Order: sequence, then structure tokens, then C-alpha cells
Amino acid sequence: MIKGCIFDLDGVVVDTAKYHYLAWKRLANELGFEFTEKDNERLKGVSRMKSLEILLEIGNLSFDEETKLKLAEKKNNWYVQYISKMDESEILPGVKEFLSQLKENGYKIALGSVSKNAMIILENTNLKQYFDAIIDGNKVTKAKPDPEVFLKGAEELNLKPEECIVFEDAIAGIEAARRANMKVVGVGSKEILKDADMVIEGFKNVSVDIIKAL
Ligand code: B16
Ligand code: MG
Repeated sequence: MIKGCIFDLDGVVVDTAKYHYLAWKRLANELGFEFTEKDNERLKGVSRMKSLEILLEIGNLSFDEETKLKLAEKKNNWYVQYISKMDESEILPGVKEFLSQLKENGYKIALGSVSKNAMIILENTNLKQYFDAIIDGNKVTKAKPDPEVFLKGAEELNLKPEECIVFEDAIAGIEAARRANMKVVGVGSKEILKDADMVIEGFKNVSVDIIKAL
């Protein structure tokens, strides 16, 4: 029986993917190459350093470790500038209503994000209060598709993995949920999120009944 829901953050609760994209694009342009929205799909749900590796591969560039850390920091500073201006208006449609319904129906709620900036976003959007457990990039050592982030989420909720479902927008996140032995609802396009148990476009007009339909 499903007793808890674990939410990815970027692309599920808020659209920070667009800010990651802007910051990575700015870095790519500064390094002298183009970075498209299609390229950005490959970075969703992927850790900061792995994202940089992918970006440099696209630009056909290689750097030593020290330079790579500086580049990642530069991108992160831009990203933090963008997200520091966020407020409640950037919560994706229907998310707050869905979280409230889950609470009213006794489900436990966790965040399962590999972002080290997750807490700033939850605070700026006033969403922290909904979560019984918050697992972010500061609590995990392995990024998605490794299941660590979701397994820790279940553990902090005091639930078994099979009692949790995951909401995810990234291919890497869907794989992570599967490897954690959890059902997964893809949030986004059916063509991209083929391996999810169910795909929804977003949370607008979505009720807790979808949990029973899984
Ligand atoms: P940061 P999620 C992920 O968050 C993003 O999807 C991914 O694009 C990003 O590189 C990663 O967090 C790390 O984020 O640089 O802020 O630590 O989708 O797991 O909520
Ligand atoms: Mg995501």
C-alpha cells in the first residue's frame, strides 16, 4: 500500500530547469560554443559536476580538475542569482493543491532532489512546511540514476521503498526510482518519459486518486 510520495524538485515542483539552462548556456557561450534546449535535456536530474562533463563534451573541450571546479562554481553563482528572485508565483500549477490533498489524506511527503540549492528554493517559494523529509544534494553522495536519494527519502519517512511513489521529470530520475523499487509517475512528455508507470503533463486538476490508479 502506498503511504508516501517523494517529489523531485527541479521540473516537478518548480521550473528551475529553465534557470539551470540559462546558467549553463551562459557558460557555454563564454567558452565559445552553443548550448541548446535539447542539449539541456541531458542535464536534467544529473549532478552539477556530471552536467559540466556533458557540457564540455558538447563543446569538445577538456580542462583540469581545478578549472572544472571553477567553471562549475561560476555556473552555480549565476544559477543562485536567478533562483534568489523566486517566489510562490513560480510553483508549478496544481502542485500546492496536490500537496495539501496528500496531507489531508494522510500521505507522508518527501523531497528527493540532487540539487544542493533545494533548500533556498523551498524557502523562497514557502513550500518547506509541506515536507516531512527533505533529501537534497547535501545529503547524498550519488546522483540519479543511482537510487540513493529516493531510498534515503523512504528511510526518513520511516517507510519501505515499495510504500512510496516518486514524481519525476527526468529520465535519470525515472531510472533511479525503478532501481529503488518504487512506482514512478513521470511529469512531462510521454515520448521522453517512456519508462514511467504513468505520465502526467503536470499537477493541474490531478487528485490523490491517481495514486490508487497506479
Ligand atoms: P545544483 P533535481 C537536479 O535537481 C537538476 O535537475 C539538475 O539539472 C542539476 O544539475 C542538479 O539538480 C544539481 O543541482 O547544481 O543546484 O546542486 O531534478 O534532482 O531536483
Ligand atoms: Mg528534475
